[in-house]
Amino acid sequence: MNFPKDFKWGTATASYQIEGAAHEDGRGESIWDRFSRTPGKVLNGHTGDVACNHYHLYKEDVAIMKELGVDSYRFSIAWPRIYPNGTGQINRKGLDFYKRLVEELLESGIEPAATLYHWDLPQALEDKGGWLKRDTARYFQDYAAAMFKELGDTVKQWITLNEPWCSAFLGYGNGVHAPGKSDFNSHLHAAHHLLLAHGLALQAYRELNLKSEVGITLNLAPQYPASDSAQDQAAARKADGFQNRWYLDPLFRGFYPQDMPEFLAAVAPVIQPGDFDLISGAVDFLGINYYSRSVVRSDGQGGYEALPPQGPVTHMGWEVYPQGLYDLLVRVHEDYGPIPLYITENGAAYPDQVEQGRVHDPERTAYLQQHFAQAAKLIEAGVPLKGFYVWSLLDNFEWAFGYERRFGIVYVDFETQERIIKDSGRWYQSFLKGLARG
Ligand code: IFM
Repeated sequence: MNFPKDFKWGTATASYQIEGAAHEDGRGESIWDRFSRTPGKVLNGHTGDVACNHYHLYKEDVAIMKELGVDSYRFSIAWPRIYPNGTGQINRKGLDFYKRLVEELLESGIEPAATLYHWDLPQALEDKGGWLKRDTARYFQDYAAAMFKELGDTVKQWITLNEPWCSAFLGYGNGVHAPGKSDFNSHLHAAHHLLLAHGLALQAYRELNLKSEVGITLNLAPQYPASDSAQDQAAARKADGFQNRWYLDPLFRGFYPQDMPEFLAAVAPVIQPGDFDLISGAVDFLGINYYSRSVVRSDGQGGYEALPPQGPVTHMGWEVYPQGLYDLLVRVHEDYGPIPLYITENGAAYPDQVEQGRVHDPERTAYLQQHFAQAAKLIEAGVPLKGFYVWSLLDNFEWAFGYERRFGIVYVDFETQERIIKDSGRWYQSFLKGLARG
């Protein structure tokens, strides 16, 4: 596999999934603290109270990354650590944690890549309506501007939002994620305010003339028609509109997809003049999280339904389909480029076991190997792919599945907090060692 010398290889995590220390140093409550305590919402009633205790063990975790040989670490900042109530005075102790983390990374020769919002909204803002309210986007701009000023160019890549589709649809559309609301139409209001929050943060970033890069991360999944029939093709186009184009179009074209009249009618009341100018402001890169694909067919009533997975699946039940990564990025490049692309997440959950101090996870290794090969193919085809972050560095709190799904290339014993580099992590390490690096 050939990769350019400056291609960035990394690992990724997110604050609520790994930090723990939920009640320390003035951190405020997040919607995930509240949601995970709501009976029946998270498997086994798990919470992120302790998680991987990364808040205290970050030096050990950075040392592991150094041992693996990664170039960059994508983490997220917990908004309620910085502003316990979402707005007001900065909580210096919370901010200091990220300053210490960034310093440790830089000293270890690892570039910090920070996501500002990976789903842990301060509960105080949710109490005022959360992402259903436009004000939340303004509060996000203030928080983002403060982080840009405080951490500035020490962070080499800034990502405004992680996967706004998940925040909007899973949080407000079907209620599977925090804050657990379920109303299809209003999830489109949440999506609009999230996109606006991104645009406002971008505006704040540009005013500071920073030298690092700024972008956004979307979870995109290619939608393949089950057959060549016109009905199935139309079904796939609809599914693509819902999952992909509803976010890509406003960001890169400055308007919502015009072939989705019900969605357009639902979102119309919250759109204000100038919103799309902000939302479509120029970004330095687009981050794409890719895990799997969907194959969809017409439901015979103008809608669509997804077929069961067509091949091997991970512990999440997601089909392993590396070719989808290639198809997706070629399509994004052709339809929305030219824009530098990063794979900001890719990885797989499997039910790992420790055997005599080792974790043998050949399926995860194969998954990574196959997706890296697609990345190499993309570069060969001229797609401007600039980096690849493996999800995840550590086993962690997998949202509604609690600790029951392990995505790490490093195993975490949640009782003792012992870390064990899995065979897949060792494979990644030797892969990185074998690259010709400049
Ligand atoms: O764990 C999540 C992450 O927080 C966002 N992207 C998908 C991952 C796996 O489900």
